[in-house]
Amino acid sequence: MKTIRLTAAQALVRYLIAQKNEDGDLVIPGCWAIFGHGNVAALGEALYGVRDSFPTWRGHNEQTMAHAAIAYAKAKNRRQAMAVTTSIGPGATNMVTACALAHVNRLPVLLIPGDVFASRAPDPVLQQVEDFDDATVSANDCFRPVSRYFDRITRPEQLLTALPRALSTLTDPERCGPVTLSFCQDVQAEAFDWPESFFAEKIWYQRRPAPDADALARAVDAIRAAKHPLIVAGGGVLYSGASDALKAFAEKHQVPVAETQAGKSSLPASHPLNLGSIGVTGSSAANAIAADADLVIGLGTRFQDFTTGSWSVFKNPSRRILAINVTPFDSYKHDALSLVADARVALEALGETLGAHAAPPIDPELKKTWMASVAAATDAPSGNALPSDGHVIGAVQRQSGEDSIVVCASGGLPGELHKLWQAEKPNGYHLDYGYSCMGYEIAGGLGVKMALPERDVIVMLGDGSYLMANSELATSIMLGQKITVVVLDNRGFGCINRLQQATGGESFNNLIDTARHVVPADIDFAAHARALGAIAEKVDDIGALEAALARAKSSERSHVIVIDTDPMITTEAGGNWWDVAVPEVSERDAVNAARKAYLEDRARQRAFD
Ligand SMILES: Cc1ncc(C[n+]2csc(CCOP(=O)(O)OP(=O)(O)O)c2C)c(N)n1
Ligand SMILES: [Mg+2]
Repeated sequence: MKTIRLTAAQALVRYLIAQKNEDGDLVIPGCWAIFGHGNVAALGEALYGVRDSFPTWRGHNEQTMAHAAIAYAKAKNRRQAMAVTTSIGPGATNMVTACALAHVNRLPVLLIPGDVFASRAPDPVLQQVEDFDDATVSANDCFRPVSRYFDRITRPEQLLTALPRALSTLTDPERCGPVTLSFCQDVQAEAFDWPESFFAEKIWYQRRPAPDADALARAVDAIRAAKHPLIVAGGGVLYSGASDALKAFAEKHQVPVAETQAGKSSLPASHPLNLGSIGVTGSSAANAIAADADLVIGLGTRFQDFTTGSWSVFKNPSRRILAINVTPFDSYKHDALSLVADARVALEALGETLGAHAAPPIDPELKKTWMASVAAATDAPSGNALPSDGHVIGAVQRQSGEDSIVVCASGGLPGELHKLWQAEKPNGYHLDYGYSCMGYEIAGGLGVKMALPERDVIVMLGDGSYLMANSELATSIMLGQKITVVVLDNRGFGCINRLQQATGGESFNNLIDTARHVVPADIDFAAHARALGAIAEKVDDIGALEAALARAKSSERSHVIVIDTDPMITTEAGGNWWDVAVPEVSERDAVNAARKAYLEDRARQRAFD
């Protein structure tokens, strides 16, 4: 056997450079890194050696550089992913939140936190967490529950099995999720005689499981029997590249489609059968059809509570759920009729068997009425009042083309965008609403831009999210990856303040004004963004916002636009109840009233299950 002597770190990098997808691209085209004593010497040296063919990108925070990596993978529909390496201790645990985000959203990312010495010789090393009773514990054990595959590399040759296992997890549609290879720092530096064959080029093909024949027959029977079927399109539609198949299926069989946050942009927004968003932040059209549906066909969705309105949006007592999912775990949830399969393959197989079957037509007025609500919420306001999130969304929509991608994650915006944004092309809508992680947005925008450089990337976020994590804005400038960022400054955590009041609470600790303070914060976001190197401007109204957006389009550098907004306005039309537990006893009348209303709403949850 021919061997080659390399450090474990060099072997890891060399292995990654040989892994391709069926398009001929590297599965992992590069690595984000913030170095420390846990990874600078060995992994740093290995990455330096390949810097021309396998780029290393330097981020400013471990969590957000991992967000960029995860957004990249999402924008690539999971066909490619990035590696992220950190030092031990705080560098590593900073990345745990991002790992959880990837886990919830079923997105691939290869995390390589440095770990303590396997030899234990210098223990305790700087930043080592010492467990009194379990010597095998390190800070990196925090990754275990939020990794799809976790491994601790304590001998170099473990990579011979760990790396193929990592790649299979990253590339398999069913198992897809974050992989954490916790890499002991002394092991990174150790040499080993590796078989040369380990570094031979390998192609990872996308698996597209076909449905089981009997399960397919049961699904076909259910669809044939349904008078009011509804497809709920989730992220799996985009990851499977099933948009065209979905369009063909919906048209042929006249099944209307509603979209989850992850599934939005599966069908063109203008398609008559696309009823828009469903659930808590649903359109009036989709939620009306959902209420009557006798067959809810989940297509690549996890049925998160925002999608199901905490299981109160489907009101037909005889409704069934058909869950088409590549992941058995998702397809068996909620007593669904399960069809385990790739979304595209499943749609094609169902279509073949269904023949000319078509469901009764839906009322076209439903969508017309909803689009009138969208116009009312997004048309430029008259007068001097502060604009709403909806008004800002309208301006961004009017100033962006079909190729634009809007990026968002948390605050009041995701609900408004889910309802109001019109995405005409697949992947034109990029939300983290699995983890809805404040601080994902700017880093996420950077990752999306790196994945799809030909498309315009517009990040929308609140003042709270901006303050939580903004430093990858500087990275976007350093890397020449231009993004447009629109900051909606409503002076606080507006959506949680509204939720607080809706559950009977006093406005407390959410808005800057109602949080304990000596000096109320008055933040100049444009000056801050400018200090990070961006072009930045503050605008006074929607007209000025549109003019600034037009300027931002031709900016070469990342361009930040700040606008003051009203913290209290949301789009009333559409929507559904969301289960947020209200206190059972309180000395305050407002809470008791909210509890009473809560119990009434809760009675409608799974009312007939
Ligand atoms: C990391 C993280 N911490 C806390 C939350 C809970 N949370 C959701 S939205 C929100 C406020 C967001 O404020 P801002 O970005 O200004 O948006 P707004 O609600 O004002 O629209 C908070 C605290 C979260 N989603 N993520
Ligand atoms: Mg805010």
